[in-house]
Amino acid sequence: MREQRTKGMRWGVARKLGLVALAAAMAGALPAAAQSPAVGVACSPGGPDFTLATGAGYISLPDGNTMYMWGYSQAGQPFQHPGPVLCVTEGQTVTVVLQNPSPMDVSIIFPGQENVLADGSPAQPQFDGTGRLTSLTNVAPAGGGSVTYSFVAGKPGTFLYESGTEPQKQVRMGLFGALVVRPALGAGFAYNRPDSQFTPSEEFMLLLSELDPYQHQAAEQGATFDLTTYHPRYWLVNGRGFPDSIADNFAPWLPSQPYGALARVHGMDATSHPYPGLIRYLSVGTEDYPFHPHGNNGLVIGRDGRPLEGPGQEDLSFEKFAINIGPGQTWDVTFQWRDAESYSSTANPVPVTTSNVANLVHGMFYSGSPYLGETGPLPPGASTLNQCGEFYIISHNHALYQITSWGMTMSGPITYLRVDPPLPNTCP
Ligand SMILES: [Cu+2]
Repeated sequence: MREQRTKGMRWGVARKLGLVALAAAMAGALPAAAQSPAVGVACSPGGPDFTLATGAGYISLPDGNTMYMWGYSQAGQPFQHPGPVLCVTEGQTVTVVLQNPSPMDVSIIFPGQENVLADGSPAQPQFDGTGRLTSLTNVAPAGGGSVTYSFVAGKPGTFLYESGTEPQKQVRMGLFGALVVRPALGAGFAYNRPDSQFTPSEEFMLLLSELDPYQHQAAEQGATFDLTTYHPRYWLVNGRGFPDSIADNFAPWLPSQPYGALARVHGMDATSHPYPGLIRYLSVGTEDYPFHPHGNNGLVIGRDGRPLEGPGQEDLSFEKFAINIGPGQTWDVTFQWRDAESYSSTANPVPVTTSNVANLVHGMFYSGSPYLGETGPLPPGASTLNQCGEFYIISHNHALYQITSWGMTMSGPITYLRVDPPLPNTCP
């Protein structure tokens, strides 16, 4: 049944609409210039001036299904989900040209940004002739229209951008993305606070979302969808479900889902690696997502684009285990991994006697050794994806019904923290 439905969705109305983006999505991945970094926040080129285009395409889901989506992509590039990550610096004038070849009016709102202009005039809600609200902001008209939004990025932080036109349909269909505003203090800081410094190579994004496949099916077929029946059945992180979520950015087998969610860090040490990593959490869903990194607390330093500080800039950051991201919220959380016990196979062995290797069953990311940077014997016939004695720690949405894909458990918004051995190491 589900397979039949998938095929119907795939070759249905999208072909009739002749959406160019579909062919482009099938044709291949993003150009080489946009293929890095392999992990972490992958800013789209061109900031602070961006040209986005609407399009339709398909994403792959962990249960083998595909889903018809709408989205913003870089103009001239294939469909992608979620939209491009827009990175700018505080004080810059940001321009976003929206080109809209789709058969419906589409817009972009920038929650948290002030004095947004549309084609040079203050952006404002749109109403039809009867006074009914049709859009929260100016639109790019259907069938090839465009609109240019501009604003001065007034304050640093993590923000969403999303459609302001029929958002209960368009945002859920995928018209959203992340906006990162870096502070004037420097790109290695989250805010204009010296204590918000992080390790630039350890900056990550976890953009959380959900899908009701029947809403997508209706959109693909041009049918109406009764919003009172809305019932998400897939939950995603950066537009992917586990295990795709731990694949690199721009993995070639996920041509329309360019953003991975793996975090990869080194252990902290005072001289060579003194600053923590940073995770930028965002949610465009309708429910709370209690994200839950195993092993250690995060330090919440900002929410909704505001540093956690008092009127005199007192530090109000706090440690938290489960990061409970509400609908529309963003949270900025620093984290670190410390070799707290200094275990060493020679100087400080783990005080546990393990069973004979033939009696063990290991996870496929285990190196065969409990010591960072070392490898050891694996049970007969076992293989490993471990590359250089690194550690893997799971990190996942702790609402367990949300780490499913239409009922298939242990998929959806799950990812790993990968801890590499200290440098120099043999890791690829
Ligand atoms: Cu857990």
